[in-house]
Amino acid sequence: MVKDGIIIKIISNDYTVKWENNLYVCRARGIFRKEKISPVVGDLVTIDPAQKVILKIKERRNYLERPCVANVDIALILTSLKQPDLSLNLLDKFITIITFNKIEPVICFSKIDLLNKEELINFNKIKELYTSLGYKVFLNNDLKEIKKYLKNKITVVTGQTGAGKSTLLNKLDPSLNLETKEISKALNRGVHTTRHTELYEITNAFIVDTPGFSSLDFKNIKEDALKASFPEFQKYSCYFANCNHDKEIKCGVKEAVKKGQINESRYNNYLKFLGEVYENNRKLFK
Ligand SMILES: Nc1nc2c(ncn2[C@@H]2O[C@H](COP(=O)(O)OP(=O)(O)OP(=O)(O)O)[C@@H](O)[C@H]2O)c(=O)[nH]1
Ligand SMILES: [Mg+2]
Ligand SMILES: [Zn+2]
Repeated sequence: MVKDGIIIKIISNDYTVKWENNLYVCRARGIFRKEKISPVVGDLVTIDPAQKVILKIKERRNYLERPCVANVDIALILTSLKQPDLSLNLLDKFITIITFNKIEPVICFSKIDLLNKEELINFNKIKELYTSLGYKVFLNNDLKEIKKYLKNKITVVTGQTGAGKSTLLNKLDPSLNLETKEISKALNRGVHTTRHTELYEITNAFIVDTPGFSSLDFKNIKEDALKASFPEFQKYSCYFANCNHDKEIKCGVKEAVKKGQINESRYNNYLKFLGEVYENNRKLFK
């Protein structure tokens, strides 16, 4: 008899599939290799529990490449305020890429305890900014609220190495006992503490811990998708219908930045990303 389950862990060619409360370590059928699709964590699959083999992969709602996960509802962006230092550029980049992948970005700031008074005031403004843009914002000690928000969802935890992803998951469920590393040691080693992708079940939520990654690119993201990932641009209109809010004349977005209606740091990051999109387009046409 076949069963439908979800892949929660992959280590080399061993796929761990959860069905109700059972775990099966399965192999993938050779046909997947021929069709050039590999089962990934989060995939809903049909297995033959007797043969321990994955027979079929259900159509995916969405699919992230790095980390490699399917059917994701939420990406929790662990954003460290210090060690490593806060990078709003990286945060905005995560938001754009996650939005493009039809996943809800949720921001979770960590290491607020390392801020001095002045930095705290600045941080509160940043928190207000992202909340006002419509994003859900947590601190990594809002454990109850985070658990409630992630209930019955598949969540990917993402963010720079050392941001505190594994630490947060351990706090959400101490029995996980994930490896964490002091930032200085982690950076010296130059490798991530977390090395494989795994789906954990924490009070009715599936959460994926991933190796942190520090660089991301906009592969596949074009100008329109980039613009669409900045909600604050949407209510302004420009002279050119296809305005990229860059060097164009009579640009409503640029005027809003000048008037202080759109945050400058967000707009500057947008311009940097636009540059990267142009660069990728050029490479494609070569
Ligand atoms: N002061 C402070 N330290 C924290 C906080 N959250 C995490 N840390 C520390 O930051 C270091 C890195 O945390 P990890 O949980 O290993 O980071 P990670 O994001 O899982 O890193 P990778 O697995 O390498 O991607 C550890 O020493 C944690 O104890 C926090 O809120 N405050
Ligand atoms: Mg980790
Ligand atoms: Zn414009």
